[in-house]
Amino acid sequence: FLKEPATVAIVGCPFSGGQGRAGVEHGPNKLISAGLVDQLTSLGWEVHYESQQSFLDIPYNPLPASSPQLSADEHASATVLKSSDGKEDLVQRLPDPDIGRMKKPRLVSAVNEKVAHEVGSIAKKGWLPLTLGGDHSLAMGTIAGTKSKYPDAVVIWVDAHADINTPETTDSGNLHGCPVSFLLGLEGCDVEPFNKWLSPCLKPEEIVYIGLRDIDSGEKAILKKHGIKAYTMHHVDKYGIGKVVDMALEHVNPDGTKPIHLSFDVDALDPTVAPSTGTPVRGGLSFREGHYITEAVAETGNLVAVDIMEVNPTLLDPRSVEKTVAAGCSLARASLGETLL
Ligand code: B3U
Ligand code: MN
Ligand code: MN
Repeated sequence: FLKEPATVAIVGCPFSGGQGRAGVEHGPNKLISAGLVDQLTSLGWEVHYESQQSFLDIPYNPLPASSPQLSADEHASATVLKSSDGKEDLVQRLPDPDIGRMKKPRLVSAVNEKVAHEVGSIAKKGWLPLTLGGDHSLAMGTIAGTKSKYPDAVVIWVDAHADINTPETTDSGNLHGCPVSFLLGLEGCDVEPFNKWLSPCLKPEEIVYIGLRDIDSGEKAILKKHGIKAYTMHHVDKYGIGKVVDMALEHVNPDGTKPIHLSFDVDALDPTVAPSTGTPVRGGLSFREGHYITEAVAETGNLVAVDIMEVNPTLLDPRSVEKTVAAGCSLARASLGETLL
């Protein structure tokens, strides 16, 4: 499915606006500093990576924490418009007050619109976009981008959480808990500013979950109502990861022909394996179970896009950070075929 030599383009998304804990915006640079580019090159991939992340430079990055002119409240709800020459003194602030329950809706929407365009244009070159988060709200953009090139693509969503709240069901207001419902176009998602660029592009039968163990009651109702297949940790215990992945692939891709987008939230892994993430939940996937998923997806030969999300290298101690970053790099390598013979 990929040209020889296969090419991967790494999309670093230093973004934390979809949730409340600072630090996840440092995920991409940490994964890169750990040597990811060379690691993927050693696997035989041609690797493209723009360290400047210029596609996110234009507007909408949170203000520096030390920004003196703003009160804490203003800071929390502000977005930045940089001038075209990027000068700090020409920074212009745009307010981003809540819309209904949604926090930072304009920021999250604008960033994801950029991400969708970036991922889409990489996919259209026949390359594989590997997006490094950043928080999981970014999957709105990555999956919309994948779908722009591959309308029949299916999604394997590996996570402790279902991320399928709507602007009406979300308790937290954090948009990293909502990307799937926007992609599906569920009730309550046809709202500004998202509906200016994002139209429903995913069907309920085109996504399958693995690893869930922290699902809000509103999300349970949504999963049921739309018949969305989810393999929770209970199913991993009951059937083993091998059978779960077989069933998951059979569900979204019964004849094995569809392109696959893998969206991997590192909090799917047990916190002993990937502790430095914003919303850890105990009882998660082991190191091997997580890797097995990526290997089995790689083995299909149908993988067209990968997200590695929610690595927050500012949480906990250096050893925890190192573990989490190493796991993120290792999942990326396994997705790109490291362990295939
Ligand atoms: N379902 C909750 C919690 C959550 C979702 N995703 C993460 N946490 N990482 C929410 O906020 O929507
Ligand atoms: Mn997630
Ligand atoms: Mn999660």
